[in-house]
Amino acid sequence: MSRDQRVRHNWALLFARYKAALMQKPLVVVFTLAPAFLGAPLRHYDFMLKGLQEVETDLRSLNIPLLLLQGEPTEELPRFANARSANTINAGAMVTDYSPLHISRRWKSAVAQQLTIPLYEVDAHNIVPCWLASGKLEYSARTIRPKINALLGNFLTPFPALEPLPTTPREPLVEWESVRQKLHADPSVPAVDWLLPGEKAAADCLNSFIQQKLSGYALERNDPNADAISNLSPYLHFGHISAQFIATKVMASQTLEEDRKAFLEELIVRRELSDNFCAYNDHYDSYDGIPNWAKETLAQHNGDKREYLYTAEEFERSATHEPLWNATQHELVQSGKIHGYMRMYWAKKILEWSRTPMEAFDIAIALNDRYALDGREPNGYAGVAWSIGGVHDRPWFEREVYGKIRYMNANGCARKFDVQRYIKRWML
Ligand code: FAD
Ligand code: FO1
Repeated sequence: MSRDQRVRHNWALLFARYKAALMQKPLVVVFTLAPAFLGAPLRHYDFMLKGLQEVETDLRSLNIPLLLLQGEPTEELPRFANARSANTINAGAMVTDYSPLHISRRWKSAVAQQLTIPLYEVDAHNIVPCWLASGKLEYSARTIRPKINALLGNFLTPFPALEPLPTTPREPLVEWESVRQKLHADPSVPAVDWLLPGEKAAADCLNSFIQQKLSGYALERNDPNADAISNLSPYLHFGHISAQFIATKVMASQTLEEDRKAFLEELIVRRELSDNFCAYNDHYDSYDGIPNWAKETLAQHNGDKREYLYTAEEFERSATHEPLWNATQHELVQSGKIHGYMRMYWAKKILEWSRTPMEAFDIAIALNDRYALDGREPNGYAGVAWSIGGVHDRPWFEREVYGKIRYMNANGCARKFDVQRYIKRWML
């Protein structure tokens, strides 16, 4: 268990249970706590560990133990699996969930090479498995949408129940307090208090979104003052909720077609497009990964005079001349999330006010991964690449600094929503 940290609606866990029954072997769920995960600070580990504690309780009620290994997964997992097959129970197979990120791919290939048993990878995150939706890098939502829609029906199937194991496990419960003691996650990015972690909180968040916010989503989702978005992204990032489960609940809701469609376009097409971007573009988290037309146009304007210039540290401290941008950075630092519309504006201004587009790209990724609870996520890498490098977008009319990259500014925001109200809310 790595990306999809949940018991319900988890195809990787369901497949592992099925294999255990087939091979008449017991089943254990293993999570390996890596010493540092892309620099994630306390905010993320707090959310994740509380979610894992709930996973342990829910699994235990099915007689399935959760084991927490600590250290490098590439060492701990093979040692665990091979030891099991050496003396006590012969481990028959290992099943893992899917992530297109470098770190996950590196872990998996290193583990697979050291195992003496088969390793199965199940995409429990996407509705249409990433490698089935498309076998290549897709150009935009327009090109992947028909491929996903053609297969969606095959995968929007009901989830079978997760059968309990017959005997109570011997494995002890995880010593969560000592895990927390040993963890040295950077406390300067504190836990958030407005969003409770875990499967139950995620399900409550979905229910209240469907009941109170889904209708009107199409119109209000770009208004950061409207509180119209689901706030499901941290739960989706840590896998506390299944996108397939969300999709089926939204499809079954008595809401206007246009609202359901608008939401499902984001949840299914845009989100799976991001996994596609990371799966088939090795440079997904760097400036090198943007398309040639964008590199050319940005290079042509690299010498343009920047009216304002800020360092990474000034951006991080919301120390720019623009109150609206500073408020957006405050929202990120304080809440661990930026409203979807403001996220585009936030990244595009980093492009406009950085020395070079390459520096802007790295600053946006670094700030997003450090503060965003839903960060270190394909959606984030694709989101930054879209904003700064035109990925999944097209050329627009040319202008200073941006070249043909789509432009956004505070006036554009003011035409869409009450900017002063947003600034007041976040410039605490
Ligand atoms: P809702 O509007 O309720 O959407 C529901 C779900 O649909 C989201 O949870 C997400 O899974 C998916 N979704 C919505 N918009 C997008 C999108 N543009 N691309 C892909 N999937 C989408 N999303 C992250 O999950 N993590 C990130 O780190 C992240 N960084 C971003 C950085 C930039 C610069 C940009 C432009 C976008 C980024 N996004 C990121 C995408 C999007 O902004 C968020 O997914 C969305 O705002 C999450 O909030 P929500 O769940 O309340 O959104
Ligand atoms: N996955 C793990 O298997 N082990 C970890 O220690 C771990 C830490 C972690 C910290 C922050 C964070 O945002 C994610 C973390 N992940 C960890 C899981 C992660 O969600 C996914 O495996 C990747 O992000 C792939 O999408």
